[in-house]
Amino acid sequence: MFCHQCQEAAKGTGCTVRGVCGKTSDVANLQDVLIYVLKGISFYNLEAKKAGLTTNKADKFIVDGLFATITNANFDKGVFVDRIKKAIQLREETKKAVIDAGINVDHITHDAAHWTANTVEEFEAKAPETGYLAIENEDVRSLRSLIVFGVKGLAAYVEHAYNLKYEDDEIYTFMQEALTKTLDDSLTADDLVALTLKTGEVGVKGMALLDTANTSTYGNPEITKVNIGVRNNPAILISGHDLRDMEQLLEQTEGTGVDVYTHSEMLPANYYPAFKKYTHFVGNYGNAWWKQDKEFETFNGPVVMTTNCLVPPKDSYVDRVYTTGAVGFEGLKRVKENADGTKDFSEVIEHAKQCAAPVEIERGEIVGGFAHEQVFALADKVIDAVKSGAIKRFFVMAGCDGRMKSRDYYTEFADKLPQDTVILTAGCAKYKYNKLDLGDIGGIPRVLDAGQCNDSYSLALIALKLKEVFQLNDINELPISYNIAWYEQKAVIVLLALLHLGVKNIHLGPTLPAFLSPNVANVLVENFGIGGITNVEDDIAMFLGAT
Ligand code: FSO
Ligand code: SF4
Repeated sequence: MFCHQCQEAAKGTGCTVRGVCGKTSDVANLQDVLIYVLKGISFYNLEAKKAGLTTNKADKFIVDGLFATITNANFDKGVFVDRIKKAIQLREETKKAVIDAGINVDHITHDAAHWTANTVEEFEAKAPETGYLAIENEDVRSLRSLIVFGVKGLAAYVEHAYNLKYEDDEIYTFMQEALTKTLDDSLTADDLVALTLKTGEVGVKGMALLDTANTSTYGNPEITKVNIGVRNNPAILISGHDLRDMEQLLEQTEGTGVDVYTHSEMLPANYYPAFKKYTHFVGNYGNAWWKQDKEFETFNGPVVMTTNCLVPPKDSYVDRVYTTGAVGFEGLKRVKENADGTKDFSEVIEHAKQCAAPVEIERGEIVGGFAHEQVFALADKVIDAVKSGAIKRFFVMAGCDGRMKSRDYYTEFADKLPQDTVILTAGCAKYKYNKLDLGDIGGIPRVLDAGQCNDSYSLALIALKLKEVFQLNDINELPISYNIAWYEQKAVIVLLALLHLGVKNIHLGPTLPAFLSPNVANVLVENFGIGGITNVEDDIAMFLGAT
């Protein structure tokens, strides 16, 4: 295996024996082969699109396959074996449909469009050819990685959107074009840089689509005090990002005597009007994904993982974890699905009734819900605070949390920022500082949480609004600094989206991606001012322009 897609890549270069995340070598290899066959499907599906054929089945299959390979989403070997078989079958079906429509496909010569096999052994034998180490030129390898990882992150957002029946064929088409282009040896490094930037552009579209899907379906997030304590009822914990799963769980648990709590990235569900109305929706339990090994244990009740980040479960609670959607782990129970695709949580609910109430690990409240509409509603207050100098600078500290000790930097950074600064956050990165008492500025909390990592889109809209209000020509003239923590591939699409929006001087930590070659890193530094982090004092001084 060779995997270098996340921030925790072994030795800062890549995992080669077993993932730091717990992914086994055979699963990593099968994931590479699956991506390869998805590229093969894409060749024919793009032809099918040109011919006006129906392509939705392959569009969604490709998206879901990409999503399943994201860090901490799916560790189940059987799932990938089955998926590769289905992918080969779907590729052949798509090819046939295109040929039947009278289209000549002789120009599609790449092996990914033709390779076929049936057994696990054959799949595994193919892996070295399909993995990143097969690409000799390190810059080409780096750029292809950046593109595919960005597309994987985008796939996650697109899947949440289509679960709410919001789709955009242009996004599907771009994703498939990008996948096929990463097999095209005639593309130069410049072509690949352009494709990387285009990925960011489509990333903005994908995030906007999901924002529309979420807010049209569940209302605009509102300022909310979220309870972090517990009640004395049996309960279900729901984690991940899928709001459609959240909705169905709340509907089905209503009146059963079983409470519902969110974990990690599901916390922002507490901010949506459509969910706030449920009295058995108690609040949020615990912290970011990587603390689940302790928090799932003390929660006592069943846990539903709707997306990443799943940590290989401990024996003490393994029988209480249920997976759904793109998530998987051998031996874990699946949430039942009805023929129409809706979820049936009855087994999880019955399971909860047999369990003790959660153990209280914290008490109190955290405040969030500062997505675009809520911030716009407060715009006058915010603008006055900026004009009067009460707010000197905003710090976008969106992104992910992770288990590396070096991430304590972000807690210290938030704590040591001057009192006249405000943190704008989204994603699970917030758990590094959302329980610190950082106070407020004239009633505006010093940590404004917009929501999940995809809600970084909200932060971009807020920045664009401020630019308009202050009549600036360039988003970079705003008193906003970007100190972003990344972990997995959704952060890659968020980063590329911000670059597309023209944001410069983003600092990325705790380490720069292992998949950036020195030359590609240079392109990012020279054109976008991307930087890493050093230590809290120096970085704060640097951001405040003191050095
Ligand atoms: Fe975190 Fe995991 Fe949202 Fe990621 S829970 S790390 S970027 O999956 O998706 O922020
Ligand atoms: Fe390693 Fe990250 Fe890949 Fe897991 S996802 S195998 S930790 S690089």
